Amino acid sequence: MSATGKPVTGPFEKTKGWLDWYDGPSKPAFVLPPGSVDSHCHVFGPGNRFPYAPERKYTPCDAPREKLWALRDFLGFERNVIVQATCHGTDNRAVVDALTDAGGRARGVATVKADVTDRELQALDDAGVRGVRFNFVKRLVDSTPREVLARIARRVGALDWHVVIYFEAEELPELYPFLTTLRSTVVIDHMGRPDVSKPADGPEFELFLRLMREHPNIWSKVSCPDRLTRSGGPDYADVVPFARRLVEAFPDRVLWGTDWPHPNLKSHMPDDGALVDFIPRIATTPNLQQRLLVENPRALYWSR
Ligand code: 0GY
Repeated sequence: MSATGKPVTGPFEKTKGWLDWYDGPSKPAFVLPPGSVDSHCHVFGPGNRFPYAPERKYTPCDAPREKLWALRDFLGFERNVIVQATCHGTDNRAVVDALTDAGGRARGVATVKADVTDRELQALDDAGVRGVRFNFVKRLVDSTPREVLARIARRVGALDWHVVIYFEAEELPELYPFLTTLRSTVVIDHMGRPDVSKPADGPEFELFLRLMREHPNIWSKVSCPDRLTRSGGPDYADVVPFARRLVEAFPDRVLWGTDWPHPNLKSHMPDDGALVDFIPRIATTPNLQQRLLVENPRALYWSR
């Protein structure tokens, strides 16, 4: 069964018990404002064209761009930000292929090696890449020395890219000093993955809030209730106070995305329509929704 109580059916049921993505998402009751951006989603493969990285820790489903565009249109988004995931390593070809196909309606976040050339960075920029992603989630990647990451951040800063950072809450105290050395805009994935069984006004999440309060270059994606929840979907009630706090405290520094096709999620497969209906519960006024879904991503990704 999925977390929504809907039986999980499909070709992969026998092997892994959940779908590649949620089949036949519901039509959201929430009507997205015109110009809304899905600011965190992925494309994968197809593996026979864009092979998965040999060093990957999981193998995703093939998630081709056509399926992403169909979901975008069905949910009512206008644009996408496609984020490189660890299963493609530093080979950004699937993202670049999707950006090229999107005709200006998508921007990308890449992952690059320390020895990436200026010419390679420029080609990514030309394709629509506007950020680089550093992943500190230990179950997903082997660690890269901080000096190497700092050097990459400085180089891409010259292209006016930002840095996207993925980590889990228990890593924040150790990572905190490094994060504060980054001079560009920094976007943290999924609210720094708080433990939502702890209070939203407790010391752990307070550290994350302090980071954002004291460093106006730091933004957060208020995404992935499906990854964070303990109480389950489709309403993800335990995640609401965390996301709502950030949206209300930092309305100009938050982004939202579906995370389609929800890679490496083992417990259930969220209904993307239900995820969209999560938005008005964390951004409770039209003004907050407009900033979260339209103005903030436009400023970060479509200023040129
Ligand atoms: C996500 C989630 C995950 C994976 C990745 O880069 C990745 O492989 O981001 C995860 O396993 O938490 O943000 O889409």
